[in-house]
Amino acid sequence: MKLKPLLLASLLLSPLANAEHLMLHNPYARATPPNVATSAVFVEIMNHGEKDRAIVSASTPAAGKVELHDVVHEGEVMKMRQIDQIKIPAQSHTSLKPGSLHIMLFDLTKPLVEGESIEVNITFANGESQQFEAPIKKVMSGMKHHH
Ligand SMILES: [Cu+2]
Repeated sequence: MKLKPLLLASLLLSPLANAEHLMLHNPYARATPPNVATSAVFVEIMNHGEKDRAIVSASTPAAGKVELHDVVHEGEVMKMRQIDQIKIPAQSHTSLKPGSLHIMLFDLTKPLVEGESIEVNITFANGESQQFEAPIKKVMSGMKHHH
């Protein structure tokens, strides 16, 4: 095993440096029409660390229930399904985006209005958590929401 400068730096600075290996880019939440109580949060996560990471849960004050979802194709139909974790491999990135991985929000406390934002907290398999603000944006619905 080669000792890379990055790894040495992380050993010296740990554990505080661990969280900084994950960078969140372009988070946003899907704006909802009135009477729709579900939405989704999308974000791109870059893992600059040497270890694989995984999101195991998420929460937000804006929703009563939050699940991690993927989208699978069953014939012509795209269906969402709950998954246990969203992996972010070491030295790689994972994109949560419409029609793919997303953080699913159920039982919204109020409609998500474009221009506002919500606080989202994600927890990783190693017990760390990270909070971020997701601006609410209108997102073209590329799929039907089947549950
Ligand atoms: Cu979903």
